[in-house]
Amino acid sequence: EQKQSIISKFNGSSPLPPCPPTPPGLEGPLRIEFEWSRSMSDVRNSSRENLQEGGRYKPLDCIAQHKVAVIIPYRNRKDHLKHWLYYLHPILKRQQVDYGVYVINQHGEGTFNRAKLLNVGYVESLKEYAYDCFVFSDVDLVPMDDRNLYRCHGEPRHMAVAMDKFGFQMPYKNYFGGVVALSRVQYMRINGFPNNYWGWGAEDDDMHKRITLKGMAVSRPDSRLGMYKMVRHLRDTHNEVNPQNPGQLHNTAKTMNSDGINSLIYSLIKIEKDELYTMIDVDIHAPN
Ligand code: UDH
Repeated sequence: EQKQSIISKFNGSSPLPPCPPTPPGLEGPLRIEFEWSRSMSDVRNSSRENLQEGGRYKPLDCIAQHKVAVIIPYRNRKDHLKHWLYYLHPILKRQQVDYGVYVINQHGEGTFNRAKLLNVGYVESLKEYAYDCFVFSDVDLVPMDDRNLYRCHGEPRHMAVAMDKFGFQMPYKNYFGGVVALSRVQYMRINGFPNNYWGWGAEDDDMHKRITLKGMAVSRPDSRLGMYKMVRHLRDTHNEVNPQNPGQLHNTAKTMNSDGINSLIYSLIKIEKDELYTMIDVDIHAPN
């Protein structure tokens, strides 16, 4: 801030004020259509304004109060990423966040591991910038209301509370899937996410258990603000339901202090700076 005011004095302009708690330019309910004819160049044209390389943005007329890394677990979902970028960049700009978009690509054909990719995103985004908040979002989920703010709260936040595919309701009471936001402090308190949930299922329930085991509660928007539209798709290959996963939930209390961000091992393959996102290609040492 001091630096900012020195720069401003130098320029002869007044320093930027902090952004207001409620962003002034929000639209409320949004019309979301996953047009099949939308091309990546349409998306670039409509989204690149004021972005810095790697999908980074800062509000132009105020100092953002939230430094947010948006982290997306990813493999082979180009079409979904296109729709996500098309809708989310304008929304995040309206929400006046200082943000970066990190797409964490699981290298190779091994069994998918969503939670481990999210841990990689946490570590790699922090190497670039002092983010204080992390929004972990599936690539196929777009919010239907921009008042659902992509920022952190006093408690870990579950954001995707009303998805179209679940009839705009929570599928079960303690659901913590789809899109969640944790501050750096909240994330470190739970030792990040588990690394040992390979294939589909239960890693989100493990995250929820970690939070409650550490005495935190989950905060949520109401079901109108928390509406999400999912891009319809078939089940992916190499991410089959893993019947072993739910059983691991009995051990979360015992394993969470030794399995998480403090035990994360991976090999970085490549970092690609697109104008709309930073793609982190990573080998997470999948079992097959
Ligand atoms: N993901 C990928 N690639 C994959 C698998 C998963 O990018 O091959 C990412 C992606 O961000 C996805 C998230 O991980 O949104 C979660 O994947 P998921 O398969 O657990 O969840 P999703 O909601 O699908 O995408 C649920 C199964 C859909 C079956 C539909 C049958 N009608």
